[in-house]
Amino acid sequence: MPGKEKLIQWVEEMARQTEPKRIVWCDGSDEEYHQFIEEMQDDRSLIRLNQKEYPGSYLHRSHPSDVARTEKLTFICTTRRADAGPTNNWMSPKEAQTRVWPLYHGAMQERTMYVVPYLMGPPGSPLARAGVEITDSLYVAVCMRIMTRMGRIAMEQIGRTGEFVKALHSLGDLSPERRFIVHFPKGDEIWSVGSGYGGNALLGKKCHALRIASVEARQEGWLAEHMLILGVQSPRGEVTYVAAAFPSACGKTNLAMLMPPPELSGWRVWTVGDDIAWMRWGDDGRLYAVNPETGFFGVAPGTSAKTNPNAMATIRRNTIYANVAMTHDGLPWWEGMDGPSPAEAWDWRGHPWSPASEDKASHPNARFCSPATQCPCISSKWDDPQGVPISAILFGGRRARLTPLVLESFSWSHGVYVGAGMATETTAAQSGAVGVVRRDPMAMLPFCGYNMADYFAHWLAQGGRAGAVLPKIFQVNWFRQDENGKYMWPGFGQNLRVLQWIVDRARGRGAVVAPPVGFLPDPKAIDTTGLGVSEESMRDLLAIDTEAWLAEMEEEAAFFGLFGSRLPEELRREMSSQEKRLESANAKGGR
Ligand code: GTP
Ligand code: SPV
Ligand code: MN
Repeated sequence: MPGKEKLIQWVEEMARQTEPKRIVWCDGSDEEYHQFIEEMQDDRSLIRLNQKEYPGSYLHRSHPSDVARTEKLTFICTTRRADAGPTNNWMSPKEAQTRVWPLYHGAMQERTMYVVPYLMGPPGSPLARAGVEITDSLYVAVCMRIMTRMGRIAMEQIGRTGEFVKALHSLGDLSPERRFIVHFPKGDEIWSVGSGYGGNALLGKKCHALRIASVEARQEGWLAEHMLILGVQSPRGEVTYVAAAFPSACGKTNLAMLMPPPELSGWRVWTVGDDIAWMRWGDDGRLYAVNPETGFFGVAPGTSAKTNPNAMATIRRNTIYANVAMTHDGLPWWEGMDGPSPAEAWDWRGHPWSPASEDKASHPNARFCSPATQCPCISSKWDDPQGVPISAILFGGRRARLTPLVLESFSWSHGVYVGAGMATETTAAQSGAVGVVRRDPMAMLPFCGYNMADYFAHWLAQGGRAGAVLPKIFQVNWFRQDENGKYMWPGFGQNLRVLQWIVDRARGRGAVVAPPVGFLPDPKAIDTTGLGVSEESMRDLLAIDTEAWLAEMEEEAAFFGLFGSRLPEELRREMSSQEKRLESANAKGGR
């Protein structure tokens, strides 16, 4: 088996550098998982939660300096800097050798090296891709078991094809000073050292399924995106599949698991994926999406029976929590959970906490890690090797102002421009300031493994594919605020009302008006009965402030300017047409 030999050789080479005490090849079995869980309780890296209320569930507390993705320490390693582009941190392969490789030297001394073969995507899918993560963290190994198809099934594909992504992970000394997450798209290789946190350490997720896969997708003519996938079922039983890109902690898991409010009876939403979509063109010209993952690594704070009952049911068992608070009864707790806050608890660091404490009990980026199959609304097609046909693509972010509740692009290329021009307020999912507006094209700014100008060109090229049945592209914003800083739209389950209009449009129905920036729903096209949102608020939610929009376009232009002549001409054309439309509307006095 050439694949297996190549793998053994690589593992031996990594062992020579990291010097582990022993090497464990993971088979992904239940027995192995339970043994790892036992070992972690012994070394106190897992705390057993109340098994009556949360069977099979545990709490992991990470190092306080290691609770979110560290984008500043994340690099794309290519020979030419321009291939990484102006929005990525770049490192030359030579520098990686001198600056990062030595950090692995002896890093696993007195520790165990776990070899974790994994598959991203349903077995047998044209998009199933294998990887092997070497790690010295059992937390990483058990989360990989939940998030990926781990063990034998991956070994089988590696043996057959000889192809796999080589992902080397070590906790190192967990110091942010010696932390690096480095990607080599050319060699299909990832080096991560100094962090045990999700997106930095579960290398099948953002590192492989987005940064490495996006490069491969461009070469092979498909798309690897930071998107949820869902199916909306109408009372007539018609199911329409939608993919949506929102930046981190901007509502993907919540939308993917949407529970229809009682007044919209007969409607259902089915979850296919909550974070990553791999999409390829089918023989019928349609765009088919698969979820490469098998679990949800979701934000805990804010999750409740009111906001996301499907998530609450999903995370009630067999869940590995990270950095939530724990009550004295061993129950996980976080801000925004149902019911009163506990009178006493341990906070995410393990310190005593009470409602009088100044600090939050749970870290704002505390996460749950749960198997997808536990989701009550999991789609029957969630692991279909062919994927589901996508009719609409949504781009959205957190914007207190400017972008309306929903907008439909005029065309594919206008839609690509809308996605490329996205901006959002930063969240706790990445370290750094929270609430600062930054450009985040297609929610891929931290995840695109190559020059984003080429990424835009790749998206534009899809629009010109012969025979392609192009999904319609929309922009949404659940986060508009009034002058008192209150969200104007109730969000969560009520987002279905917006999805209804989107489904109508995707199926060639529904009424629109057309201001300069895209099609908007006719004021009566979104059903607001029983919603408690006034007609005036609804008007505000859909209002376009042409002057503010023109001002925003200056920032957008400055961002696009970073790419110089590499920016596709078609994007420039879309930008200047939009500007002209806005200027002429402005001259006529606003909308
Ligand atoms: P990542 O896992 O980081 O990629 O995040 P995500 O995009 O899956 O975001 P998630 O659904 O976990 O939501 C993040 C935060 O946004 C949570 O605190 C939610 O409660 C909040 N949120 C989600 N949807 C809505 C909404 O419709 N309205 C409002 N106001 N808040 C929302
Ligand atoms: C995100 O930050 O977008 C996440 C969590 O989905 S992480 O696994 O850290 O990437
Ligand atoms: Mn994400």
